[in-house]
Amino acid sequence: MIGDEVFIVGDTSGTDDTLARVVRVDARRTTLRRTADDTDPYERVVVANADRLVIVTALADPEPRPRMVDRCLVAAYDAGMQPLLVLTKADLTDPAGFLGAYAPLDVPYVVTRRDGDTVLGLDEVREAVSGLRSVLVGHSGVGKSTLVNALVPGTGRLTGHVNEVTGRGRHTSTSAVALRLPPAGHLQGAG
Ligand SMILES: Nc1nc2c(ncn2[C@@H]2O[C@H](COP(=O)(O)OP(=O)(O)OP(=O)(O)O)[C@@H](O)[C@H]2O)c(=O)[nH]1
Ligand SMILES: [Mg+2]
Repeated sequence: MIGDEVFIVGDTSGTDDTLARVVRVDARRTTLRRTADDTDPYERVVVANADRLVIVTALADPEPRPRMVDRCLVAAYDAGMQPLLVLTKADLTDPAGFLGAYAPLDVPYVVTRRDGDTVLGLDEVREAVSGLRSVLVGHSGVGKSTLVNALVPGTGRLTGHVNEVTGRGRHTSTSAVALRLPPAGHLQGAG
């Protein structure tokens, strides 16, 4: 499982005709699960040992889905992870309404907006995830890949336009990747 910490014996050089095997999987500190639903009858572990669940929600285009946010918050607490709300696209609408609804829960949040090619609020996101293994979740089109590209330059995650007719994203990203956050100095001027 992604994130598991394992003990390996054998030849770990990775060269042809060598063999190494996993002899122990350490107990998980946190376990993020996806519950069974209509599309999948089994509960599955999504990622092990992650510290922070970054719940990415667009303030508009696509519209926020509070029930999805609520489910993610429950999943984070159930997993033993710290949630962080990242509210994107504040250039399109005022975040006050959404934030007002979530204020009583006291969940940490960051608001981001795009200004030309720059993502404003990025430094706060970086600070909130630095030193923590973080997992991004959120509906298609909310701007996850846009954030990842800005946080980890050179990643080249494809981004997709939100469909103007349906107001939905296009499920541009279909694979999971683990990326290392570069040291802060590395990112200066990267936007
Ligand atoms: N106005 C505005 N648009 C944004 C912002 N962030 C991202 N977008 C746009 O939103 C669209 C979707 O962004 P993506 O980064 O592809 O979204 P995603 O969450 O990775 O989507 P999937 O891979 O389909 O799950 C793109 O057209 C982005 O340029 C923002 O802060 N403001
Ligand atoms: Mg994407």
